Parts: sequence; structure tokens; C-alpha cells
Amino acid sequence: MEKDMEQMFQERIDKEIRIEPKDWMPEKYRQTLIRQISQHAHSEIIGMLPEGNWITRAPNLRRKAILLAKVQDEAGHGLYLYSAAETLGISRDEMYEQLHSGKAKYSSIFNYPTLSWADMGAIGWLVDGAAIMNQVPLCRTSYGPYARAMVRVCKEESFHQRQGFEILLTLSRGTEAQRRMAQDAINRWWWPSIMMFGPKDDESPNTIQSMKWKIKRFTNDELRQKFVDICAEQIKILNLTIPDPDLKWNETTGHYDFGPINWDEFWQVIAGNGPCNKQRLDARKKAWEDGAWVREAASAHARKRAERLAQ
Ligand code: FAQ
Repeated sequence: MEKDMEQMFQERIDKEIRIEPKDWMPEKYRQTLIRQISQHAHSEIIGMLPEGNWITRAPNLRRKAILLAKVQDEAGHGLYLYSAAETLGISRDEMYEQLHSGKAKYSSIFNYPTLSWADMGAIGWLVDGAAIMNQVPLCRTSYGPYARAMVRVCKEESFHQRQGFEILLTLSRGTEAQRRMAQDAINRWWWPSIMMFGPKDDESPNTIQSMKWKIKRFTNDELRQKFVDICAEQIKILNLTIPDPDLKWNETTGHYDFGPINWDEFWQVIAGNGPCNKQRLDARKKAWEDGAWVREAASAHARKRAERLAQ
């Protein structure tokens, strides 16, 4: 019986029919989506912290307003994604609990510090750039609520990517110190951005099944290669360099070759040993605890309102 259902489910996927919350789905499909969507949501929420660090120090009012809007967009993305995950039968409180206890992951990239204003440029160009590369195909992911959430998220991420590139472009045309600051930010963010796409395909336990279910449309390595190819061209406009001596156009493959990735660093960061893991989680836990009175007040208000309406 279960086997027949699974076969019918796979046939729907193969025919590109979207799966909706009330449709039958294999338990493993549900769990994979809860894992991926909730970790994606956590990444957006934790991802507010490195840039939040620079809101009060933006170089002028225009830059401050743009950065503030970008960080607010990230909060919005996190909330959409939590809502999409809730349609799979997990509560928001459970997801927060998994984040705070360290059970759920969030993107490795947000465990690196933001040391200068140029980091806002590098995050926009590289981190949002990598996020878009990964998320545009997710607009066609097989689970309806996730796919629909991604449409608006991708539009906003495109704006984020451009504002980052524009910060770097301005710095790259500035004084020698500003150029150096932009180059230093690219040097520090390049490799961690490359790692955002996840482990190499032959070390990615989830890719094969997620591709079969069309949750993922491209493998980690395919997306990483597309990202490298685009950045290798865009850096020419900045007249700066990507910190990889092996980055070279390969006529035969029609792609850029790139140097070895430090996978040890990647697994260390994921295991909680990156430069800012503790700081990031502590900040989230503190925000959760400090917000307890707001949640209590909102619930009390809702309860009183419901009582009044019932009278
Ligand atoms: N960091 O078998 P795979 C953003 C984990 S949003 C941490 O390949 P999968 C916006 C993975 O979870 C950025 N953990 O896994 C923004 C799994 O562990 P688990 C977030 C990672 O799921 C910009 C294990 O390694 N985007 O940046 C990472 O098939 C600027 C084995 O890996 C998304 O979440 C990593 N980098 O493929 C915000 C997109 N990579 O769970 C603020 C949606 C892998 O089994 C500022 N997610 N792991 O314990 C995906 O597309 C996929 O989940 C992948 C990983 C591609 C990330």
C-alpha cells in the first residue's frame, strides 16, 4: 500500500505537479523539507546579525537606510520560510528550540565576522549572489509553499546583490585605502561563500534523493561552478582580484577551474567551531529570552480580545 502511494507520489513529481500541504507525501520527503526549509529560515534570521553590526556605522544616511531595509528584508524572508515549514506540521516554537539547542543548522557563512564597511559590499555581492544562485532554482522546487515563498525572496535578494556590488564598485574607484579595504573584504569572504553551496556532491548525503524528489534542481557542485563562472567575470568590472591563484578559464570545459576548498574549515564551522558560532547563537538566545514579555503580552491581549468578542 505504502509502496503504491510512494510510486504515485514519484509519478506526480516526475510530471512536475506541485505537492501541496494536504497531499499525501512520504514521511522522509516531509522531514527533508522541514530540515531544509527551517535551516534556510534560521539562516535568514541569523544572517541579520553580521550586517546588523554595521547599521549604526554606515558611512552616510543613504547607505544606512539601504542597509536597514536589507536587514529587514532578511527578517521577512525568515518569517515566510517559517510559515512554509509550518505547513509541514512543525510548530515555530519547535523550530526555534532546534536552533537554540544547536540541533538545527544554519548557513556556515554567518559564522564569520564583519570587520569593515567593505564587508557589507562583499556580503551583498558574494553571499547574496550565492544565495540567489541556489534559490532561483528553488522557485521550481516540488513543494508548493516553499516554491512560492522563493519567488519574492529572490526578487529581494537580487536587489541585495546589486547594492553589495555597488558598494564594492564605489570603494574600488575610491582612494587607495578604500580599494585595499574592498580587496581585503573579498579575500576574507570568497572561500566561505564558495562553501555555502555545501559539501562536494560525492560527500553530500542528501543530494541524490533531493534531486529525485525535485526538491533540489541542481547539485551543490553544479551551483558552485555557475557561481564561480559569474564571479570570475564580475570581478573584472571591479578591477580587483579573487583570492585564488588557480582560478583560470578552461577552454575545454567552458568553465573556470578553481583551487582546492578547505573542507576541514567547512566541517569545523558546521560543527560549531567557526569564529563567531557562539556569539551568533548567544545573540539569538538572548533575543528570544528578552522577547518573552512581548510574547506573553501579545497572548494575553489576544485572549482578552477573544473573551470580549465571545461575550
Ligand atoms: N552551512 O547533503 P547536503 C542567505 C549541511 S540564505 C551549514 O549537501 P542538502 C540569504 C546540510 O544541512 C543561505 N550547513 O545537504 C542571506 C546537511 O546537514 P543535515 C541559506 C550546511 O540540504 C544573504 C549536511 O551539511 N540558504 O544566505 C551547509 O541537500 C545575506 C550535508 O549537506 C539555504 O538554506 C552550509 N553551507 O544541501 C541572508 C538554501 N551546506 O541537515 C542574510 C536552501 C550543507 O543533514 C544575508 N538550502 N550543510 O544535518 C539548500 O539548498 C540545501 O539545504 C544546501 C545543502 C545546498 C544548503
